[in-house]
Amino acid sequence: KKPTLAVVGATGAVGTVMLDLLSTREDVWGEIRLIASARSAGRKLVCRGREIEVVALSEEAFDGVDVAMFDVPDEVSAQWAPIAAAKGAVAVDNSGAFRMDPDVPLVVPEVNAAAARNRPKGIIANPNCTTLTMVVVLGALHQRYGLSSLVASSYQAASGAGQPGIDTLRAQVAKVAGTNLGTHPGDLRGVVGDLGPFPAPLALNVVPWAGSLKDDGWSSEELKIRNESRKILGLPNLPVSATCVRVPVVTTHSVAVHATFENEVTVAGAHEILRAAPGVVVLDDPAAGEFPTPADVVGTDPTWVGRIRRSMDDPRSLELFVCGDNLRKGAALNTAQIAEVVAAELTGKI
Ligand code: 2RA
Repeated sequence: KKPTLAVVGATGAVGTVMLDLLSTREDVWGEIRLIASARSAGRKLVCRGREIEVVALSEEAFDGVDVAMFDVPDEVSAQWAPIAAAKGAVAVDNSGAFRMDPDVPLVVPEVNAAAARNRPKGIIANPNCTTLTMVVVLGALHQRYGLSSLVASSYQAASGAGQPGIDTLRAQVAKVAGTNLGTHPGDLRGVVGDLGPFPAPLALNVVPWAGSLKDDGWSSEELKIRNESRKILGLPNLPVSATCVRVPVVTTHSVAVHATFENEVTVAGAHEILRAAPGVVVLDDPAAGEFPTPADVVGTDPTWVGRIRRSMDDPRSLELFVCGDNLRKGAALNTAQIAEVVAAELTGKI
């Protein structure tokens, strides 16, 4: 019998992409149950060509569920993922609630699929979208060259801050289009209106901030890159420095990566490794103007990588530019892939 899947948070930004993915990926699921807050209960959404009525989040909603995906805020996952697990479901959680819990595996199927089997709490965590933008590429390079340190600078899209992020960027862009703004200090402030979830105007600007303030001036987003990369790659002492920046892009995060390895690297070797890596597309021909950009990558599944160079000052270091759709591989797709790994396990296929 095909396993029963619950999608918790089916009406949110990531949930919407999830229903689209479930309609187009191999159909490994029996019943698909859509769960959301009481406010959204009764709404009908289309998945796999059929209308499904959304049910309210409750203990009973998990009756008979084999795998429950959570695309909800941290506090909702913190409360409900253990309830789903106690009712016998494997919870695949896309919030930050469990990512660094030592009893919860943090899984990227292309890098550490086997970790999904060891889940003492019945919960598997999905990484943050910025980590996911680069970690498939890093995992492949690490296997061959041995990663020894990492410097990452992100260029994060507005949709990382959810629907309010998208709405704020669109409203601001409408206000600045066709003006002379952006030519004097501070002239955008006051004109763009509501800053929404961002601490400064995002239209015609870049904002060196994502997430919340942590110790010593680091942002939560920067700490996630460090802690999650270490856990996924199994390198608990990996030196990692990150700077996270929000850019006026609707969807698709980019990261400029400076990665240092134990062994000498070559550009040809990196190309060969990354061309063979599942889930990665190499687009790296600057002479032809070919490199990944968010505008070309949005809506696609792979991690795209280009601008691959060997550091001029260190034969063990590579510079790369990666782009990935933060709502697909960065969220819904990786969650779906983890759930499919569990489905294969539950049906004895792996
Ligand atoms: C962001 N990574 O882009 C966050 C969302 N989880 O804001």
